Amino acid sequence: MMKIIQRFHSKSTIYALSSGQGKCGVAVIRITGPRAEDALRYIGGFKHLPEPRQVLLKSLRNPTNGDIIDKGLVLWFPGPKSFTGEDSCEFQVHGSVAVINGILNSLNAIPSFRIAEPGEFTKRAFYNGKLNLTEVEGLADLLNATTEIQRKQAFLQSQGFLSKIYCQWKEELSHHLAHLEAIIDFEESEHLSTEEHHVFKNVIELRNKIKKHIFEGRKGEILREGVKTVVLGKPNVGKSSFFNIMCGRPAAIVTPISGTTRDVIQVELDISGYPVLLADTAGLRDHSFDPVETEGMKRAIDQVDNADLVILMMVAQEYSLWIEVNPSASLEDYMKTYLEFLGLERVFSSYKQNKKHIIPVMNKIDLCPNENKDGVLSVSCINGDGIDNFIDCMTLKLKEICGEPTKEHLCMNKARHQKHLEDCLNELDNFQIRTEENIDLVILAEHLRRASNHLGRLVGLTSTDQILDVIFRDFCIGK
Ligand SMILES: Nc1nc2c(ncn2[C@@H]2O[C@H](COP(=O)(O)OP(=O)(O)OP(=O)(O)O)[C@@H](O)[C@H]2O)c(=O)[nH]1
Ligand SMILES: [Mg+2]
Repeated sequence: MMKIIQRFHSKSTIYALSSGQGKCGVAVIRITGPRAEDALRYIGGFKHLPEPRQVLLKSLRNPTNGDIIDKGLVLWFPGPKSFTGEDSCEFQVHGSVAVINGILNSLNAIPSFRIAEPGEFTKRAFYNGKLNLTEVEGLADLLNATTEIQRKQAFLQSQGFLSKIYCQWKEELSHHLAHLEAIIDFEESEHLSTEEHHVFKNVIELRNKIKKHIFEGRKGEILREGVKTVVLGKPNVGKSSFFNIMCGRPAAIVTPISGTTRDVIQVELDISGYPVLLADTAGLRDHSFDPVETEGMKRAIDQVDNADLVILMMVAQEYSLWIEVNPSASLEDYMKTYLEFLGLERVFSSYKQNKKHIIPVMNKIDLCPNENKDGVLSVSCINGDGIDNFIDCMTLKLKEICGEPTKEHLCMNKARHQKHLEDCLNELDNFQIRTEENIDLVILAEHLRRASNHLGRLVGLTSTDQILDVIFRDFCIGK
């Protein structure tokens, strides 16, 4: 299609379909850039610019032949009070392929207009100081969120509650640095002054806070990525039956034959707002002469090694018999024996060191209904008994694993956050070691300056184009 008039601008005006692809009730097309108002003039037929942020119903025309494409809602957001900080406008039209293409082709005909690249609207918002880097990442996560708690973490991050923590730390560091520099300028003494002691104490306190935040970081990451959960146990204990109840459909084959499941079957679930990647696995026994079953068992063990949470499936009747023989033993003793039988003593050790989360479950309670042991989670996959109780326990466990995001308490959740925080911590560790060595204050000040720069990179005060490209690539076109 021909361009109407040729104009040159240092920066292009971009447009994109911001609602989803394909037929829909209403489609939203956004335009931003120095000539955004041309979209209103050429397509919306406006002689004068409309009132900012007011919704107007207009006939929208193809500017090359004057044909009406559709009637739709038009909004005008002059910069800097817009998402990108630049002049922007929006058309809301009927969501058919023909209407959308009609508007997009018309926009393409306007000089200096071009289709936006993925994430380009957000990139402009970032460059215009509307969002910092952690807020941008939060927005990307919000667009990808599938469960309520994921949404909460992403939303709070997009609203600046994570960057607020980092900016506050950066400010504290600048404050300590200023103090230290004042001491360097004015004091000649060989001994530590009270002022110096005060700065050192505060820096070490901040260091400890950052260390704790890094330690908790896996929680935020697991929440973003989903809690990898494995149903583990001997053959025939009812793992696949349980898996099918959890996903609400017969996803896995169930038979009375031991060794039915071979491949790992995985589903994504939303359990009380937490994202769970649940895997059904082959039952484990000491050995099998069947190479297919052996491969299935190997895959099951790989899953367990990578899991955030293990649902250890056992049989109520077997447990009761074992307790009769070992009356003073506890559930934990039984779990140990059971995991040893499965060849997974190491899983029990990591559980004892609080490194692996396990929920022990006794299945087939319908076969021994009068056995009601306190503190033992019992279910029946045949009649559904105990499943609600299991979901309540699982929810508590998921809260423990992923945390509960609030304005006051948000976790870091990306390898990028971890890297900058660890670099910052490293400088503060060096600061601490060197205070003990009674080293020159100028060197100590340098460690603080570097630590502060790492926090600056974290929120995007200084970023390379490479890093930005990776972050914005996660976005779809139109955002
Ligand atoms: N009575 C009773 N039978 C059950 C229960 N849960 C499962 N079963 C039966 O136990 C048998 C094995 O069930 P599966 O779910 O296939 O067991 P599995 O642990 O996946 O077995 P493998 O895939 O061989 O490791 C089937 O006949 C099920 O119907 C239960 O709660 N009560
Ligand atoms: Mg099975």
